[in-house]
Amino acid sequence: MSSSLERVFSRAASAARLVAGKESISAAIQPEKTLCLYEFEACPYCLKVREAFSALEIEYISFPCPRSGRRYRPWVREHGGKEQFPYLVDPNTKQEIYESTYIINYLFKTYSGSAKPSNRQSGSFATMCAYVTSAMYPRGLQRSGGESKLPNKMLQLIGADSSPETRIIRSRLCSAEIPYWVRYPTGDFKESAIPRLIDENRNADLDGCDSIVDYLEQHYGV
Ligand SMILES: N[C@@H](CCC(=O)N[C@@H](CS)C(=O)NCC(=O)O)C(=O)O
Repeated sequence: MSSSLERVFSRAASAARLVAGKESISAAIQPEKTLCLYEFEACPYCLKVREAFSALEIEYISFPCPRSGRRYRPWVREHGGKEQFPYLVDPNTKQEIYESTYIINYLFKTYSGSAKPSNRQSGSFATMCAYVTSAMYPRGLQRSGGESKLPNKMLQLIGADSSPETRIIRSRLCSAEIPYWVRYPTGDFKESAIPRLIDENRNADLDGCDSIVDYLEQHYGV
């Protein structure tokens, strides 16, 4: 279960985003292969990048790299040369990119057609606002104790970056270092309640923050 206090802080964090994170610029070009983002929930730079993905409605796999994380941090260090997040891997173009501003510009340039990021989405003003949000909801910073169980097939989280309930689920998955496929309530999921979790490993399809949190705890030790 999530506590009501946690929900209050998550709602305050969403409110602090104002319109950032709620903007939508449907991507003119959808990538053929799913992009991979190495990130963690409480990182303000990662937040800006997640919001750019969300604005463009580009699905991606989040590989959570909380502080003291053991699953994906070593890979980023060995592969990219340092532990710095966010780190984007695009299997379509073979690009691997550090630096939130470069990543956001790359996403827009490669996948948006003609749209450009606004100053709410990229640049120092966006970073300053993202810091405020991360300070309001600092969960998803550290790896949680204990060993979570890795699902065989990727979990699918349908949500919105700015949704307070989706943020609570993301922070749990992040601290437990469980990767997941980020999807949006568009197309096949247009009428979907959010957050919604699809787990093909157990034929489960759940919605509502508390039922998803309880399910993750029970089956994956999150
Ligand atoms: N200029 C970089 C800054 C990224 C950055 O400082 N990320 C922090 C997390 S907020 C980081 O990776 N710190 C090292 C660590 O967590 O080990 C960007 O815009 O992406």
